[in-house]
Amino acid sequence: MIDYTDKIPNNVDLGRDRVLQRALEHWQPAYLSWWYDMGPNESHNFEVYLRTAISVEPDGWAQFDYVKMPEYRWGIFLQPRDEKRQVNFGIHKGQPAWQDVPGEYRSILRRIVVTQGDTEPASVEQQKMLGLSCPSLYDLRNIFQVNVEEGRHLWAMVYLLHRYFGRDGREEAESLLARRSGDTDNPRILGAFNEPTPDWLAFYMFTFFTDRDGKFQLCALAESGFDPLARTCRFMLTEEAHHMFVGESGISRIIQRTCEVMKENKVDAPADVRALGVIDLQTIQRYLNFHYSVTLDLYGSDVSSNAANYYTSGLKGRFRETKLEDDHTLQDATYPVSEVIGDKINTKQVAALTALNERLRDDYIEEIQAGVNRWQRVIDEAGIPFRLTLPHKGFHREIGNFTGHFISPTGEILTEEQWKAHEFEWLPTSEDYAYVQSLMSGRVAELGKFANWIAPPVKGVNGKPLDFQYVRFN
Ligand code: BYC
Repeated sequence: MIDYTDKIPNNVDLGRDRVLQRALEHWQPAYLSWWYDMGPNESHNFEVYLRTAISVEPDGWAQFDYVKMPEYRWGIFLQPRDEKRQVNFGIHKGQPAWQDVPGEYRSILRRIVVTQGDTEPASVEQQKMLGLSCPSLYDLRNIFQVNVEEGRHLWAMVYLLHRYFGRDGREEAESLLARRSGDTDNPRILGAFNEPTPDWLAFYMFTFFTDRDGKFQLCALAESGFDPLARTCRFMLTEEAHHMFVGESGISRIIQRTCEVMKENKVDAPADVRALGVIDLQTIQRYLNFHYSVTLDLYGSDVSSNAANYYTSGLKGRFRETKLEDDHTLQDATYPVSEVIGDKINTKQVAALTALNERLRDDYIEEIQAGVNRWQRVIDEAGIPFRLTLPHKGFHREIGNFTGHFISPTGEILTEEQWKAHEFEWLPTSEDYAYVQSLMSGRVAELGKFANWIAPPVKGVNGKPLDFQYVRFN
């Protein structure tokens, strides 16, 4: 169990390390000040029906109650240690897992932890304004749940920085509160975390696509030979599952509502669908194209010596590393990557070690495709002849081998002119954003009521009914 009488709830015996405890207690007010400044807008007095982790055991980590978000018990929770755990891949394979940072890997490990940590507050910043236009109290509660847990994930990374990286770590922890999503002078580290999340369609897309990058990256880090990082990420993954559920079910409910309205009114042209106050499937496809492509960039370059180093050193593994049946050193293995040569997209085999970003991206795409297929079923069941598709991997990419090329959603190589002539059909336009935002001009806060553009969920949170008071505004 986690001791909630502690100023910083934890299961890492913080009380026994006074220096570390003081350092983290020093960071805590700075964190809260960041939350007041960049956390959900005008929400500080709301009482929200939130889930709080009370133990890291599989059956005991969720307790539901009303909480004011600034009073949420952000804490430090690691999966229990397995004394027999080893480094499972790379050149140190077979050695006992490291309980401390190996000196030679200190700076790359710090960089991985900082990059991971940076995304957590970034997403809260991106979603800051959305509470003002929620489609229901149920959805409002869900976004707040996501936000407080991203805050806790920041705590998780800051604990590692303070505990294992000394003064450099403390400085990095401060910088994590100083960067701002979308800021021109001091932006967040990775591209997708500087994009705006201007409306709820974007929010659900983000939690479906981008939080799932979070899942895959955390799974790769959960394989790390640096045991404290692995144990931290394992516990974070339990929370991540809910975020992806919010995204997948959110989009599914939007599609369902659109299809209902299309059928009832026998319309299918986007303008007619919009006239009825729901989001046309074509706009949903354009948002999908955008969020998918910027999230693919988050995996880094197709061929990356950084990724090879992370793996060889035992710091970052593959998705489900220990379940894979090979030598776990990848000395002689190859892996296919795409490249654009003239007017063709070719596949070439490269050393598997250098293609680990691409491999993780491919694992991700497989899971994403399954989710898109589930959305498609909602459309098919309504009998509407529309296909939602994932665009080609090279579409709208800014990192990796496709950078600088103009690839259509179906994978043709275009000239810049051809691209410009069609871009508005493939990516959300300013009109699309304006239309979607026009549907979300205020908060839907009556008990049990849902905005016209989204269907109610199948069930409420923690067995509560849909007309439950999920948020009290005070
Ligand atoms: N934007 O060798 P390369 C989550 C940089 S999401 C901007 O290809 P590497 C969450 C790269 O830094 C998961 N820059 O990259 C979701 C490098 O810079 P330098 C977050 C980029 O290092 C929702 C250069 O390009 N966790 O948790 O193999 C809500 C060449 O890089 C980008 C992690 O990402 C980009 N997209 O791989 C809340 C895990 N991509 O060296 C949370 C930790 C690359 O030239 N991070 N660059 O200065 C990593 O493992 C690696 O940093 C990456 C990049 C996989 C991201």
